Amino acid sequence: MTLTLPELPYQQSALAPHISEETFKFHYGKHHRAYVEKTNAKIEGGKLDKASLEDIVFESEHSDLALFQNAAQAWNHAFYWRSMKPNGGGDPSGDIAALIERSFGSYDGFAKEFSAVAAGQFGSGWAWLVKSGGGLEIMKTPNAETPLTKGVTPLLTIDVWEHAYYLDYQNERPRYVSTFLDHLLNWDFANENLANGDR
Ligand code: MN3
Repeated sequence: MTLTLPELPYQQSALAPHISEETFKFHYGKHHRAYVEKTNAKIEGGKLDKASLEDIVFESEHSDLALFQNAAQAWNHAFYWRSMKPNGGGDPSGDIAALIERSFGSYDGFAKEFSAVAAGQFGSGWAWLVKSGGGLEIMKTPNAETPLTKGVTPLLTIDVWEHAYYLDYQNERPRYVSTFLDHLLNWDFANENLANGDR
């Protein structure tokens, strides 16, 4: 029993021109695949051999840094692909719309804070929208760190490692983040995670 690279929820060309097929070929086809393969290599024959990816992330966090980094990156990337969709972005819809307004004042308040946090993660890492208690929060995590193990419910993420945007945006991370907000962000996925987190 090994972990598999999850299928993308759209074609590799579906987010172009915002994220090119070329970026997917490397980011999904090579980086994400490598995290899955390295996780498999590390769990083979051990006590986590048949564990779910989530369980591996939790179990390895404080005991096996190399396994944690690869497993968390495998989980974070699967979550990131689903955080985007063709023709996404813009104003929130569904149940999350009221929470965005309550927690950030307005969509613009959310977008401003999300952009600042995503731009402010020094070096490699991630920015997240999470549910914490009754409200929403934006947080950043360095390297492979994930909110999954931090007692909050992840709703959306953007990968701000350079490999996520360099082919399409070179060093312009803020332009990548604003494109994510305006054209890619998948509010349906956030609503799905919100509903699951409430169960
Ligand atoms: Mn990445």
